[in-house]
Amino acid sequence: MPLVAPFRTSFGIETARDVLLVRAATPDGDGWGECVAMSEPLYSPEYADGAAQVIERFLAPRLFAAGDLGPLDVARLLEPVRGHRMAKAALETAVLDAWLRARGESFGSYLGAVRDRVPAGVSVGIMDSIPALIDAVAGYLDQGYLRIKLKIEPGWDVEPVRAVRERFGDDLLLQVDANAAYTLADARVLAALDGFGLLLIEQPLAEDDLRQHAALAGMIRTPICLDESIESAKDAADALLLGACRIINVKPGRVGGYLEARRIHDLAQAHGAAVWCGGMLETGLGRAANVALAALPGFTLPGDTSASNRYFAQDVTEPFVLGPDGHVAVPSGPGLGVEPLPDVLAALTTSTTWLPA
Ligand code: OSB
Ligand code: MG
Repeated sequence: MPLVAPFRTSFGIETARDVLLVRAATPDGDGWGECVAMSEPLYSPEYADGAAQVIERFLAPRLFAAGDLGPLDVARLLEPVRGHRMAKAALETAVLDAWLRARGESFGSYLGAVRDRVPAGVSVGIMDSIPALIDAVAGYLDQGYLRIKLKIEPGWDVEPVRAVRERFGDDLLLQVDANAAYTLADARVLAALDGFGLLLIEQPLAEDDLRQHAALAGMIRTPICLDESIESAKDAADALLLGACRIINVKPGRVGGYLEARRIHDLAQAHGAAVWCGGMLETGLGRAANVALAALPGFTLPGDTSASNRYFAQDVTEPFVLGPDGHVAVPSGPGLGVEPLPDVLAALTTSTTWLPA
């Protein structure tokens, strides 16, 4: 799916989203799960073609071998396979969606949503110049986005943050995301961001370094939020206990599914830490479930739950739209509450594999 504009991060430039969808065909109806793995293993070790292969060879056969199963069985049945959380999440989501549709219950209701709409933030890529960045941010603020996240990397950090803060004022909810582009040797640059009143700095250091994040937390005032480092509720507990972060970006795909994501929410709430719902440039299918999760009570910061048109000219579902109040509505229909539009799905599909083959 072509993106409406290139999206540049410290790990690469995306111009299109290669999407792997899982459809669970059950006697009671279908369910859908979107795998968030990207086309290349730059954000995480998983990638879309690899996820398709691990599903086909190792994960789906374990589910078929189990016979009758429900959504609560999926993670346990797949647990012997190491890693591959994004692939596992797509399977669990498809099973959960089918099961909820058959029961007539929505994702939001099942997960424990307490709101019918969620505040929307937007993640703004690295640009070629500061004027181009200011124009992009101005455009998103005109549309109503309530919070701006700037992607940063060494050489694109203090100056773009200063420019956005000066242009749009102190009331703008502003945060940054480094996607692991810095080391502790950059602590002085990261401390220079302290003067700009940021809500948080997301994943400044490497994903496997909780201890260095804890050390950095003692050197800067901006709260640290972790994304790539948190692959499970256990990781979240470790990070919070170590003081590696005060805030967690919850991405269900990264942690193996919506049930594990809810555990992280519950754990963070018990710990008094904030969580917010991240994004992986999802289509309307993944977005529907993310927006439902973001409606849980502990999701106290706006998420990367932007409207469909921030990403795609044509979404796979009816588009998610930004309300005049800068919120996105939580679907209320059974399961995800949205379906793929058959013609759009057919036109975008490059290959289909039925399992068991
Ligand atoms: O680090 O949060 C991230 C997109 C792809 C991979 C990683 C990240 C992102 C984003 C965009 O920041 C979030 C979105 O709007 O979906
Ligand atoms: Mg991130």
